[in-house]
Amino acid sequence: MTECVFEQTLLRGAELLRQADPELHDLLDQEQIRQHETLSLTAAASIADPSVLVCDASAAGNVTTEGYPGARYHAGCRHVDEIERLAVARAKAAFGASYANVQPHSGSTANQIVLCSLLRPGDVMLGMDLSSGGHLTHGAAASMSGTYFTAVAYGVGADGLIDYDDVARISKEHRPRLIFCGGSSYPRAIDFARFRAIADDVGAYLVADISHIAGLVAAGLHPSPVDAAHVTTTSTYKQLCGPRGGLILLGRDAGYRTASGKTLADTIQGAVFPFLQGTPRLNTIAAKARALATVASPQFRLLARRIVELADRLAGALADNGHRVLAGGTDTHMVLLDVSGDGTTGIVAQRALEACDIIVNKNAIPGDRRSPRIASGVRLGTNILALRGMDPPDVTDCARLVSTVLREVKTTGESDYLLDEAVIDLVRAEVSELCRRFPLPGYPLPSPLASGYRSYAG
Ligand code: DSN
Repeated sequence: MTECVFEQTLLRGAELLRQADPELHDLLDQEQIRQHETLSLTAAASIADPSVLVCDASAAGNVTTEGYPGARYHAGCRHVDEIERLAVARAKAAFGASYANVQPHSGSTANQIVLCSLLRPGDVMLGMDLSSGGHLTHGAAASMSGTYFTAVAYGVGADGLIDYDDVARISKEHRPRLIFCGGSSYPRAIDFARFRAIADDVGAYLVADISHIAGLVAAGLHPSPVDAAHVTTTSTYKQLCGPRGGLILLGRDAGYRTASGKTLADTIQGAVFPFLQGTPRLNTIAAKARALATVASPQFRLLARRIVELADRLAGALADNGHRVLAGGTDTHMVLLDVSGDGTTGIVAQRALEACDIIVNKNAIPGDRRSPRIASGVRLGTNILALRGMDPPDVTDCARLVSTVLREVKTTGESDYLLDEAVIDLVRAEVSELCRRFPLPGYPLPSPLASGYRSYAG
């Protein structure tokens, strides 16, 4: 039995849960088994290392406080202060930032904090249209960003790529006070320097949301916006293999004076607390610190390289199988498919694939006439395939299985379909074998980030 109080508590907690609440214990167990036994090509997810999960489950979450290390509004913070300082230092190191705030509860919250600190209600903001790949918080009508501010949108050209001249034209016409770049379903590299020039031309703040590509940025496989944008935001659970949460980062503009006379760093610090958030989740901040340590490791760089290689192979294999891959392919972890050419809808593709234990998500595509609940596309990603240790030929197999389902599904309504049981059985058997050959990190093997993986060796 371990001597460590922290470890004893977590082990005892798991045992107590099993005895006292078998229903919940069983659901949690089933969820972890589901993750292991299904092939997740979810672009917006990764798998947190068990060492991250235990931080999130730790007693640091019992600490109620407000404020920042050394300047809290409650007593009893000496250890959580050190934990938060560690997370800040690791965030700055991972991204080469001069300022990091690790308290945002999510990437969306981070964006809302930035918007509310730099804009006044009604101010004009410019962001990428949702169906072109933007995010709800970048000015979509359904979100606070498009309701409290006057949101203007840019899209993508017929080639699926950002037309920077068009962004500059829209920006000059509407003169936004803030421009968002980055998004949720844009598979190509983003030219942050070009965006900064467009923002500077009209005196706008540039905010880069790198939630989807944060791992590639940290690994140096995508240009970093940290010095190009005034502010960079990210969630920590997508490509950083961390807990549910967000980060706000500043680079060379940390000392930039806003209209109020305060620096950007002071503005963001006060906007997170006390302006928009209350108590920080210190357990989650500990988990961010752990994930950010792994992000700085050589293994993570190899993982990131593998993520991009696998996505390139996935896009190529799906195109070879006759599917319409948008934006002509990918520079990231993400592949966008227009499934209308397969005679189906995004929601049918998602459901039929899930019936075969393949997890993707429906996604609007540029110019989509369908509602986001139906959508004409699906978004796929390779974060989890790389974490499983797959090689490019294994991803060709994954693409073949996706193609089999898309070819065999009979779409009988916008969200209804028929799929032969024999096809389901066949695909599920192959998925099961792939999942057995490539177990998730921590289930039951140690994480590749901790131990190195055979596939990363070369
Ligand atoms: N931002 C959403 C997505 O990309 O799916 C959730 O993380």
